[in-house]
Amino acid sequence: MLFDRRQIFAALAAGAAARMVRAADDSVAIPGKRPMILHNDRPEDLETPVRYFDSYLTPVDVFFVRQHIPRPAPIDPETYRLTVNGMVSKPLSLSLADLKKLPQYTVPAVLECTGNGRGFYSPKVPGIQWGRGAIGNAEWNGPRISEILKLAGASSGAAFLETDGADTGAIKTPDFIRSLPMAKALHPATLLALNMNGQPIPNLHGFPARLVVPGWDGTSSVKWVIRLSATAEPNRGFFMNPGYRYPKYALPPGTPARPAELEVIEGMPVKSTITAPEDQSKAPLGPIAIRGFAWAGEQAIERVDVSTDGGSRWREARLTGARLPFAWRLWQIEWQPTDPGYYTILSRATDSAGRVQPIVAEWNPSGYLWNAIDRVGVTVEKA
Ligand SMILES: Nc1nc2c(c(=O)[nH]1)N[C@H]1C(S)=C(S)[C@@H](COP(=O)(O)O)O[C@H]1N2
Ligand SMILES: [Mo]
Repeated sequence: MLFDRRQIFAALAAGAAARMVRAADDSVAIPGKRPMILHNDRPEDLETPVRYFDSYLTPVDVFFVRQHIPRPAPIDPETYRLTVNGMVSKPLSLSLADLKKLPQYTVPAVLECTGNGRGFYSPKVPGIQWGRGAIGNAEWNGPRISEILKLAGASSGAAFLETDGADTGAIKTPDFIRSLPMAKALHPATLLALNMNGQPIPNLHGFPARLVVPGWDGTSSVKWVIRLSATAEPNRGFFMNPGYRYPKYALPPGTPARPAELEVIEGMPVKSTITAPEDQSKAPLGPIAIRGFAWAGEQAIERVDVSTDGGSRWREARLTGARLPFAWRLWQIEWQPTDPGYYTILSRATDSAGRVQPIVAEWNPSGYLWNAIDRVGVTVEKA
């Protein structure tokens, strides 16, 4: 029997789809983590199942993991050195003990992958098909980047901070280097974090030191930092260009970007996520608590509205926690459905700059910055 090329491709695609389904179940144990949604195992790309998002701080053992290239060999805290160089008057080589001697600051902040929610885009775009869980909110603690740069005597002419992670890259994906405009690097909330939720940063998250750039995309928060350089020009490597760029002008869905019109992603949009009830779950007729979290990059969350009828009527949810930039706020609203049936629940956040979540997220070829109104379906059954 002869196969034509189309049949062979269809069979291969079906096989790939079957492997994807198996790989995306959430029963895979990675040391130090509870069962997570596994997108890749080498290097590890782990998504947090929504059921774990029930607290203000995301526990380290369920915090998502994103790595482009294999992790570096575990770094020995005794021999670790941070190089500070470039446009500085005193180049430095700092030990972990040196970094711990600097004043330590704590900043609660969301870390969100630029591709969080990519799996919701239609038409589909290549890349990890993240759902809601490429995000977490943690308390980061360590010295300020501004104080490290001051120690090194960074020149006021330096416009960028270049940061190198200890992962060195493979053939196709080169060394992980990012650069940050100096104004953001010098912001008092930008840290070289040594601790996450009160414990030393685990290896998967960048031990012993990672950049934390509150309110910006997760890619900016370089893990396993071994070098900080003050520079005049931004780095032009793979992870700055073409990686992590967004169209300056919105494109018709499904069309390619014009490389000259792609810009580096900086701040993050306003968003909310419904954590309960779970999507496509069942609930007995009776009072139901709808819960979730909302966040807005460098802005604070001002309000969250919830609809239980597909967006016809909205009610304001109750926010808890402080009205802060960078961190998320939890929200909740009680709901008493009168009839059994299938309900579409929506959540829509508004931030302190007046930004409101859109009904339709702006399609882009890399599937970044998904921020449409969140949506879950629940079947309410006669008790
Ligand atoms: N050195 C290094 N830092 C990195 C990355 C990486 O691959 N290597 N991935 C970045 C991306 S894309 C994201 S979203 C965050 C994820 O951080 P986490 O794994 O601690 O959740 O780390 C960023 N920092
Ligand atoms: Mo990311």
